[in-house]
Amino acid sequence: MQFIATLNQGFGIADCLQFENGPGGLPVASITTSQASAQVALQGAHLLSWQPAGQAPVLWVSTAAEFAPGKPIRGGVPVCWPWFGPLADKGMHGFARNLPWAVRASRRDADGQVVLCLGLQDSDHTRGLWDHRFDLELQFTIGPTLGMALTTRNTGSTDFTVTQALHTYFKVGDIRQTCVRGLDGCAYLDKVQAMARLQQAGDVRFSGETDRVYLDTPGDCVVDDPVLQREIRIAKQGSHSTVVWNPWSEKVMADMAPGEYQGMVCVETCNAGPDAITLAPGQQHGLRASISVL
Ligand code: TA6
Repeated sequence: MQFIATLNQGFGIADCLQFENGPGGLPVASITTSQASAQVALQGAHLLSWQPAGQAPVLWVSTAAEFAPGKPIRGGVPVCWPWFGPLADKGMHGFARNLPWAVRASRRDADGQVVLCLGLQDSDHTRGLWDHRFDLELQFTIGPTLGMALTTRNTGSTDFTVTQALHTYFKVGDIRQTCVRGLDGCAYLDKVQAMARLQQAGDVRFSGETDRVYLDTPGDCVVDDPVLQREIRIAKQGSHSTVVWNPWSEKVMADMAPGEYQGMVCVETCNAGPDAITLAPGQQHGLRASISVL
């Protein structure tokens, strides 16, 4: 684990990027510029907040979220890797979101955006869970838009297959008045109906627990929020599956307060289900999302 003072000495940027102890004492990178503010927990390279200038916060985090070493955080952008969903008795959504990532680089780009790069490599611990050698890198670009680029490299001597997601939680005014556009006509696997394969008709609207893996979806999605009077566009590369999730009131979770479901929706940039990625030794894959508020 890198210490705060060392991090600031090596990667801090005067007046816009500093490292500090965040919620629960977890080390975070706090970014503030005239364009936007953001906070990234080093545990899981977990983006906790992003707020472009003049906009309400774009990401949602539960008021009951747990901030503790090794515990997943309810909200922001969890990194689900090297598996999406359950895997035997190894827990949901892989191990990357529960481990400390190293800061690898930071800079201000020519447009004044802050670029922060975090990395994770295999260890005895990870190989005990998933016996492969890898290098995982997440680059954030923080400005009027949010850029996230998750690069998986196979540094071992055998092929491996991953499923993954940038599991983004968006803040909305009222889920009942919110819709997600861009998935009309797409096939999806409905986790609420025993993974039945169905087809989306029109915009995705919400009136109960919604948990769907949309297939063959390389295009943009838009979260249309009439209450906050904004549209959030999610553009992506390297992903052909999209998950839309709202737990509604049915799914009770210790780290989500009652009723909070009304103010959030997940639109997740994935390689999930049949959209798995297999890499030979030396190969790499990039999963990218670019989020903008219109
Ligand atoms: O992305 C939707 C989903 O797979 C849901 O089924 C639910 O499990 C959600 O992820 C949250 O998972 P987590 O392990 O973070 O509680």
